Amino acid sequence: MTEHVKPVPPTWCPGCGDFGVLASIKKSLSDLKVPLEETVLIGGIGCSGGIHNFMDGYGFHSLHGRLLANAVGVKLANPKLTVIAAGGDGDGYAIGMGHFIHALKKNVSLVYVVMMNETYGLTKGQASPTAPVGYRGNVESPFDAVLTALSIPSASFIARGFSGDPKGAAQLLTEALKFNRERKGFAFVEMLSPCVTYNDTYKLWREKVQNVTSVAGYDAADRSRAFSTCLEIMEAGRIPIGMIYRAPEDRRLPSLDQTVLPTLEKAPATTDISLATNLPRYQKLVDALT
Ligand SMILES: Cc1ncc(C[n+]2csc(CCOP(=O)(O)OP(=O)(O)O)c2C)c(N)n1
Ligand code: SF4
Ligand SMILES: [Mg+2]
Repeated sequence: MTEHVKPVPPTWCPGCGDFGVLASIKKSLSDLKVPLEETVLIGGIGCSGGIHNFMDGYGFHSLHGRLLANAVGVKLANPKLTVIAAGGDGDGYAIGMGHFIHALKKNVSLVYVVMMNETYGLTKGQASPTAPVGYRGNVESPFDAVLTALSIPSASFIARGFSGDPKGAAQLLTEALKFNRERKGFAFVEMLSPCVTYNDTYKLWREKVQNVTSVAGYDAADRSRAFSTCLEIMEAGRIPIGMIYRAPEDRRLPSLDQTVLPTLEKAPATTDISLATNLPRYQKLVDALT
């Protein structure tokens, strides 16, 4: 880096739910005293995807739907970094859906935050895969990312927050970051983040959200109970939020960074790639082929 690019004030519409998500990320990083120079915040494409421009630390815009591929690459290249991938529902659940499923399956230790507003905010409010029937002529039933994540065996940390409840959102993010920094695997946090311009759901969601802990005997370590409880809450017309599932230690599958990286001499980002060191090795390869 030859230049320090300073964060700019958010360009989001006043009242956008993404402000709450940004505040939660900043609070969690600060509470856990994560050094900014060890933090990489990668944004998707969309209003939400500009988030890295509004916070200090390393970051960049990925391509639309390729947020997780970039984040996985960064973490595997340099596992010392705290990597947060933050994008929209359009980015993650439409064009990026294949990467979402495979990121859950790959299980690399990073935090994935989806700012879910049921719409494509940046391109002026088309229905996203989570849009309800009737939203701007949408006739398809919405997709639910929490239920999908629960169906992937390696998914070990699944939570849903609401930017209208910044305290609860920051608590979930802090837990996700701790999980990440202990290299326990992929932490998925969907944040309900209303788009006040194209889909102002604040009032509706305030009425509809139900924390899973309000259900008697709820156990976040029980995957099938988590699935059935979320389904029951949804069938009652409400939205389950909170710490949905956290795999108990004896059921948690190892993260890819824990299984793959020890097989390498060094993490790729710390490998000496200088010509002086590597030329003799290349020469040896060339000699072997000629
Ligand atoms: C390959 C590609 N296709 C389409 C677009 C146009 N585009 C920009 S943002 C966006 C939708 C973003 O929606 P979401 O991820 O939900 O973000 P939000 O704006 O709602 O935060 C689309 C389709 C693009 N940038 N790149
Ligand atoms: S259009 Fe919607 S998502 Fe985009 S900044 Fe405005 S309120 Fe937020
Ligand atoms: Mg969106």
